[in-house]
Amino acid sequence: MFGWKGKFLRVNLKKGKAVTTKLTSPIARKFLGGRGFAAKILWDELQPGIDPLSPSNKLIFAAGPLTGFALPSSGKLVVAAKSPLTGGYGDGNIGSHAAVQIRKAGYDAVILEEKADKPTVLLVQDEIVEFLDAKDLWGLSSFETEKRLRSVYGASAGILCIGQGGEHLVKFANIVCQEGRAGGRPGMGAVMGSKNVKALVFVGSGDLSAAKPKKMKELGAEAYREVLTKPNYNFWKRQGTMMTIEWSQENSVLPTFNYKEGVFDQADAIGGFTMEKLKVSNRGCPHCNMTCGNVVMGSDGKESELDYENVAMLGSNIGLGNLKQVAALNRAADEFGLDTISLGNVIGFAMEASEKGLIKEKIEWGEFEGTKTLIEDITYRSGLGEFLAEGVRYFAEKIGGNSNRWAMHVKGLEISAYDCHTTPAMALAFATSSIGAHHKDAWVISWEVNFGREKYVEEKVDKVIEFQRIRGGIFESLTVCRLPWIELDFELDWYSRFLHAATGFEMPWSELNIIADRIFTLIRAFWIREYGKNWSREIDIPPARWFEEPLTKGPLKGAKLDRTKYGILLDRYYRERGWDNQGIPTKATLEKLGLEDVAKQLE
Ligand code: PTT
Ligand code: SF4
Repeated sequence: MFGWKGKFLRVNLKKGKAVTTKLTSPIARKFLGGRGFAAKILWDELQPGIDPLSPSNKLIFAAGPLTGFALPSSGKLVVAAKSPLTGGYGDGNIGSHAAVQIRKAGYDAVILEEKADKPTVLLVQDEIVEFLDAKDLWGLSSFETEKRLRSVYGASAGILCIGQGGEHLVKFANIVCQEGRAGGRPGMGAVMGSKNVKALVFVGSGDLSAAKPKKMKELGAEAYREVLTKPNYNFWKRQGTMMTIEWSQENSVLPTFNYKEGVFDQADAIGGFTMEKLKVSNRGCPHCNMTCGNVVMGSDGKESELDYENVAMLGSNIGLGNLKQVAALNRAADEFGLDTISLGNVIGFAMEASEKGLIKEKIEWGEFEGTKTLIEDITYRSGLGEFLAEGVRYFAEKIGGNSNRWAMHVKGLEISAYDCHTTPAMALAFATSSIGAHHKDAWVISWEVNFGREKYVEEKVDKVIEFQRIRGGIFESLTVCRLPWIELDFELDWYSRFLHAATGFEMPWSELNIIADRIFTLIRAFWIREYGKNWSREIDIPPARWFEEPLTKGPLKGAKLDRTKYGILLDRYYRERGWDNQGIPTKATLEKLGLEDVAKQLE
């Protein structure tokens, strides 16, 4: 087998034992890697209805057939499990040396099963697996944990860890590495904490073998050169994802005051050009020559790596217009290992609840010190933090007062940083995303703004599905960074050429699209199996706020979504996907995608 390593490492944390299992060629071709492998394993191996924070859940770290090769931005890894935040399929994507080292150690995926008896560091050095006592690390921040481990295992070791948020099972705790890479929004850090695993360390000494090694080397080198010639390259290196603040403000989609508005009076103060003045360095994921991590110095005197989502959610969404302070909050989130998107979302919700008198605690829009304290309270589950740590869906149910109408989530996952009062296709993308309201699968918003945001037409459904295939399906399974394609127009054709050189298989985009649909549909089946009788099409509808409360500011003042027209878009989406009018894949669709066993179970 070329491209893939052909092996999974299965670690039983309770027994302190690890075994390898074989990845067969038909499964590799059917599910590709990363998210595809994770979805297949979770569907096949999890008992429906398990508690995601119990030992029965499995935590999967999965690479793909291109991960770790010398080609642009290939140092990415998918981390997946049943989500404690949503109760459905959950995953995230991390740029990390761990992605490269897992493959060098000889594996396509590592699966953690059961629960360790005590705090543990899992050390994988090629075929040797050790379970180290982590009592001295438990209670430390993600940064300090990594620093200590790195001093032992070296600069290129792959290290993934949780902060105190994961230890305290905050439902949106994520997994952190390299002081500012973080992934696993739907509580993957909490699942790791529930298994008593503080960190994973991977050290590999093997090589990746390609079917056509010479071709692979030439293609990789050519591709790196190509990236450097792209017109947007220099600006990307200056601002990275931070350029999106200006764009979102200009187009009235910058989430502001818990998604009440799409413009923020102080947007310039938290935008890409302000960031450039504070920037002290640039860093990024392994194998990347367009690194986009913007490091600035925060008001706490500590470094913080800024991305658009972090700044919009901990800035405009909570009414904070001071970038140094936003950076300090972002740094705290990284150290504690909390997802910044969900964090900014629950804090915005708490501020609104406080303003409306639905909670007794006082926390005002834009308040910095109060927010810092609240982040600590969430991490340690103290006071109001105890409830916010459960996520916005839970908290809205708890406080009532119709607050579920402005609890900004889909399927329990807090919405990423795009206000959709005026963008029905982006609302549909959030509502039908495979992990809840994440932009990763189908960021159609910039296309939609150019195309005509007010329209509710078939082209929008087609675009959502096209992006769900490319982004959510192929990039998450290859598993490499999608940003060369999105931000620099690095052509998609490169990836089928890489795949051919790596695996020896000719896999045109027509075949890749079928694989993407298979993975997407399998994930949908997972949700339906978990939600059972509670499943309905209502779950694919975004929050009431976007339909009921028009924008009150900016050039699009007065705009809101139309519920009837959204319903028609959703029907059309279901039809194109081959799902019934409740969003459940039909038997014929499942069989067409080679998911006959899934069809039987869903019936
Ligand atoms: C991703 C989500 C994002 S998406 C951001 S910023 W973005 C937030 N980053 C966080 C952070 O930082 N610290 C923290 N404590 N929580 C954070 N939560 C948020 O997580 C990230 C980049 C970015 S920056 C994006 S868009 C792209 N995402 C990719 C993806 O999903 N798949 C893929 N194949 N390639 C991608 N490339 C880009 O990677 P989740 P990273 Mg991430 C500080 O985690 O769960 O997937 O959610 O991984 O290594 O930090 O790179 O404007
Ligand atoms: Fe990582 Fe950014 Fe490079 Fe993508 S473009 S691999 S997110 S540094």
